[in-house]
Amino acid sequence: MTNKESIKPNLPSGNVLMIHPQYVHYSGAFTKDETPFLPLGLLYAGQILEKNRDITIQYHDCQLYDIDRRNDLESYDSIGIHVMGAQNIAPSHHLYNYLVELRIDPKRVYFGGQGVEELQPDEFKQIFPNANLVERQALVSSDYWNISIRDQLDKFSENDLRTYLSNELTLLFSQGCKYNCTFCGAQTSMRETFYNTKGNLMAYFDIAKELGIDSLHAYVTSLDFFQQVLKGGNTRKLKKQLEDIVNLQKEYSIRLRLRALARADSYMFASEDKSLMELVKEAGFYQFGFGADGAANVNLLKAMKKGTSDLKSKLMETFGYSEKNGFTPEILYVFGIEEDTEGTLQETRDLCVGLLNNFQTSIYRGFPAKNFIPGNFNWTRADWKKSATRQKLLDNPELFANLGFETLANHISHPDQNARKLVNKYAIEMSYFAHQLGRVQSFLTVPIMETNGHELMDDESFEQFREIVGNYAPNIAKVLTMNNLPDYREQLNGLIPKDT
Ligand code: B12
Ligand code: SF4
Repeated sequence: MTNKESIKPNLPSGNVLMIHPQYVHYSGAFTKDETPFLPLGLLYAGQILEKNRDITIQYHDCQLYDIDRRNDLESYDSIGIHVMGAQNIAPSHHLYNYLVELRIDPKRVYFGGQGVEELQPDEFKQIFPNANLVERQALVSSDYWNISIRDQLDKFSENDLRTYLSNELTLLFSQGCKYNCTFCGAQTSMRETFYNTKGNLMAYFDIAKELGIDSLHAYVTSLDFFQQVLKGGNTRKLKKQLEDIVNLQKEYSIRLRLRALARADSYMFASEDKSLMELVKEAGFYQFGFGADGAANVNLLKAMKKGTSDLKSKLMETFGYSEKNGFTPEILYVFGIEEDTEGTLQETRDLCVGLLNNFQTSIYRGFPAKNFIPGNFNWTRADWKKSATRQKLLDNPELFANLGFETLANHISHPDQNARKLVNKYAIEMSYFAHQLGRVQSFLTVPIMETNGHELMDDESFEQFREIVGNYAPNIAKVLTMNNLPDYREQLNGLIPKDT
């Protein structure tokens, strides 16, 4: 066996086209994306595959180019498709159907990404018959964490690179979180491991230099940015990554603006380390998203397995430190789990409103929970496996769009109509309040419904929702009613800002 063939399992071979599907809410006719992002997971997978196998890779990004205009799809030996999150199964399924219509053998089609990696083989088979699922482990080679995507970036035109670099990039920093919150579909119960941040940042900077770009902004891949400060961690590792970022900016004279996610407890510890916080500032961080899920009520924290029982007070303290350090605190809040009641939803609203009022720079980013998504703990529960809702999803994969973080509670996420309306009541109320303050970063989209808007919310909530929508789609807002909400769903979702 040659070195190049060291990755064996069911993987793309020969001439490969890697495709990033279009944004979930641009289904139907091609729409050029105004804010496309560099599909980093796809490029990382491409780099590993090309490095370890005798294959050649090209890319097609449906955010930028109409796949319908290609007449060479049959000529590829394999086609790889990127499925970032659960909702992205919907557009990936469209793409799959399109390829099948072109009589491309699904055996030549490979799916990868965190949205599909944790589907059971029978589930995957039902959604994408005869296609291949590339499991996460299949790409893990000895050099996995040291990969640089530079060679893959070279495959894009100057124009496309300019587009990606002028939007928010993703900065490869680390992966893994030691907790395992029940609703979370990330790489949980896993120690943090660092990527080759320096090499990959240099790749971005080299291109930026060539294109005459002197500032970039990026979302950092860490799940809990300060987790190394906790017991058993190694803060030195975190500092080393930060020093590299600081030094590269000086060397290239390029300025970075960065945001990341963190737990309140790790941030509190980190705040005690002055030199660390100075490095963070110097590296260009401007915002931290603090997971506030369940904070309003201890029973919710327990049910979510958040690994803390006093999150509310920690959040208050953390938001204070964060503002003092000059970082915008973001209220990253998943609410509306099975254990929520009207009382806990009220407490959640009061907490969010309180945070927004007390911390004048804070930003609201709340999401109605999607309790069962491929990749989270709940998805593996025996009762879910037997549920009618799971069957609905598998029978009609278009419905995975309803599992988007940002989507209003719906018949898939909240089969009980009373619970659904309650969750939406508070989701809309909090979003409305944050919109009035102009401090909002999560935007509610309209799900696929079984009947009409009445199944989602009551009249009062609808009026507030219509006002929110008026900010983005004033003409639609004027004529929107509960009854015609399904007719405007696609158009409206396309106009509502994306979840980033
Ligand atoms: C950066 C990021 C974003 C950026 C994306 C920018 C970008 N450049 O990619 C933004 C902010 C836009 C974003 C948005 C969303 N995200 Co996001 N995002 C992340 C984050 C922080 C890092 C992802 C990343 O790039 N990792 C680095 C790469 C190298 O790793 P990777 O993605 O795991 O890819 C590997 C494998 O999956 C595989 N692979 C990936 N694609 C393919 C394709 C093929 C063919 C093959 C063979 C292999 C393969 O190979 C890669 C190397 O091993 C993760 C959290 C995390 N730490 O993972 C969440 C995460 C992936 N996001 C998630 C979600 C759900 C979303 C949304 C879909 C949210 C929503 N509204 O529902 C949106 C919508 C995206 C859209 N517009 O369609 C979830 C997925 C959970 C799940 N199981 O569904 C995560 C895990 C966050 C979380 N805590 O739950 N996101
Ligand atoms: S929600 Fe945050 S703390 Fe919980 S498992 Fe996910 S990344 Fe970790």
